[in-house]
Amino acid sequence: MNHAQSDPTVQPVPASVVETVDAADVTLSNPKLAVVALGSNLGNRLDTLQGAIDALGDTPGVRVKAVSPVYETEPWGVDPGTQPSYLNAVVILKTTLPPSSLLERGQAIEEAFDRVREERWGPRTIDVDIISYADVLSEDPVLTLPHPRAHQRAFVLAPWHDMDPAAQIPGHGPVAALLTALGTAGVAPRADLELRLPE
Ligand code: A4P
Ligand code: MG
Repeated sequence: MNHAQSDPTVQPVPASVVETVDAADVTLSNPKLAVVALGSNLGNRLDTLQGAIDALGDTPGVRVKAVSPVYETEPWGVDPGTQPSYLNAVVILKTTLPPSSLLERGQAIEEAFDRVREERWGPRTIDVDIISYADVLSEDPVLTLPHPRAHQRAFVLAPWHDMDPAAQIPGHGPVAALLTALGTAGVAPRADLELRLPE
């Protein structure tokens, strides 16, 4: 099933193709490709993920180009059974915002969805993580690029790979190989759920 477009008869568009098509895009000048991961394990998880995607799409200088399938995933980094399961998805953006502004926008979206930070890796209505921004490498703890744990997380790699089988994490290599090495235990596609591109 296609999740990258609202029309189910259209095939998903790999990011490499998105890049080519966007050469003709006149409304964003010199846009960069960014990959953003979304996760929710509190409240109406699907509505919150869609709300975050729509909010990203409403951001000046951001265009949401592709939306992944939805995955139900076991909480990572906490004791089993101590948190509800997550819904996770990944989106591909074209943006003229610099990385710091994209991070700020992601944090504003988290706040808009009443995210409360009580503990690291605690349950949350929404987490917006920047997985990669073009081929930028950064070790700044305020914004580490690529995301320092993305390559260890099937809940990021599996939906990203569905959208773009040729994707690479700068400094870590092909998403496909990372996912094969990691396996998909605890990560299950939810074919009954679908996220849309912003209207
Ligand atoms: N930060 C640095 N780099 C980035 C980046 N690339 N993207 C900084 C976003 N933020 C980045 O994040 C803490 C700080 O990371 C921010 O101040 C930001 O400047 P946070 O969102 O406030 O806190 P957090 O999310 O609890 O911490 P952390 O370490 O970012 O957690 P993770 O790694 O995001 O993990 N299990 C499943 N199944 N699915 C999930 O989505 N998510 C998490 C959160 C844990 N377990 C999960 C899931
Ligand atoms: Mg986070």
